[in-house]
Amino acid sequence: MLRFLTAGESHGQALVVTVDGMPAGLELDLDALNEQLRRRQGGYGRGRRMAIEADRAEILAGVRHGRTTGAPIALLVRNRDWVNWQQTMYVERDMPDGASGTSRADVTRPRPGHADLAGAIKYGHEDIRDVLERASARETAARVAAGGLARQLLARVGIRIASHVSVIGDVMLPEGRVVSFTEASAIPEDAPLRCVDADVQRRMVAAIDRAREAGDTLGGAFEVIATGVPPGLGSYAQWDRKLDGRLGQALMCIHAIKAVGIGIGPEVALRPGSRVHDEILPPAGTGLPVRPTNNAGGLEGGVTNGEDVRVIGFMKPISTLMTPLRSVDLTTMTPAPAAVERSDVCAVPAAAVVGEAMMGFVLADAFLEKFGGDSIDEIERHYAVTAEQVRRRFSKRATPA
Ligand code: EPS
Repeated sequence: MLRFLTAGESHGQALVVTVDGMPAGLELDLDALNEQLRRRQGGYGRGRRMAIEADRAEILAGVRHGRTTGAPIALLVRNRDWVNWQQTMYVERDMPDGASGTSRADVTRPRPGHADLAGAIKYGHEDIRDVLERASARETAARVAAGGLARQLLARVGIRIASHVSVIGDVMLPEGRVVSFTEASAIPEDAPLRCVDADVQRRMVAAIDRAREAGDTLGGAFEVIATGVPPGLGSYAQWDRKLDGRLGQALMCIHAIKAVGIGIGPEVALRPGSRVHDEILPPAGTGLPVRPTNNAGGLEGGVTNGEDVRVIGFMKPISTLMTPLRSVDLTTMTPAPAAVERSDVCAVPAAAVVGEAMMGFVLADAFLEKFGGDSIDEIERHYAVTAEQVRRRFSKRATPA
């Protein structure tokens, strides 16, 4: 079982993540992992914080001479902004001598949509900072570090992941536009919003500008696509083994995600069966049957079917508004505008990169479940044997009469 746990506050010293269950013998490319962290920081609409941070992971445990040992892997991502927050975020009972930054007033006016109010009620906090520091999407840097490890495992067995942004506010790709894995993976890293259509992207940028001017924020949608995924990951046999359910949770638990779709997602409710289900055709040569469409997003019965796995995440607008919504000051219980913290106007492209990481983690877990072993060599052997068995089984039947 592959799992991770994170810790860390947005303006604390660092984020940490422990990844447990990685096999031994996997050669790690730290630069490639840091490239994922860099990608998460990008995107038009982010706030000033991203100019301060330059996220890099440091490996503290579980790797020796560039290879995983099979032990838990500990990673650390420092918060450069910490120097500006020491007087507000110190760990000790009393402020340590020489603490830098400024001492900020308590946050007492919860932002609608944020964890502020629910968190303050649940944990009994008077200063909402104790809620928002951990509820912050800054935590997703640790997830991308964990997902970066998972995708290096997946790359060894030929599975690759890409994403693209399909919706920002009311600007979206034309209806029915299917974006291939090749297209999504060819999006230039300096594309402002990771959208495959230059004209739509221009309109998305303009929509973000308008929202910023109005002191407002925008959400949107992104799609994550995995290619090279073998059939048979996940299971229909038990609810918690269904891979669509596991992917749903993995994306739904990303900050601000309010809905997740598999394949064409909510569209399935509107179309007749004849326009939803992907027909099954004989192979052109040898191999598995082929599918002319992939509305199912590579998942049938909670099991991968060999097609690209496609998952859509729907993100609500960021809940910190510069023109604040109505709220209540919890110290007096009187009406007051919601607290305003420095924040982003739109973070959908960042969420797409987090979506890649989360999908990578779940696919790596499902892959290990089916082809598992303690070392990468053992896993590759198991995978090769099964792939050969499947190939032989179907190639025999494809022989023309
Ligand atoms: C966030 C608020 C902003 C974002 C932050 C998430 O931070 P700050 O208040 O420091 O400007 O930039 O995201 C990140 C720091 C990040 O690394 O993604 C929030 O309230 O969730």
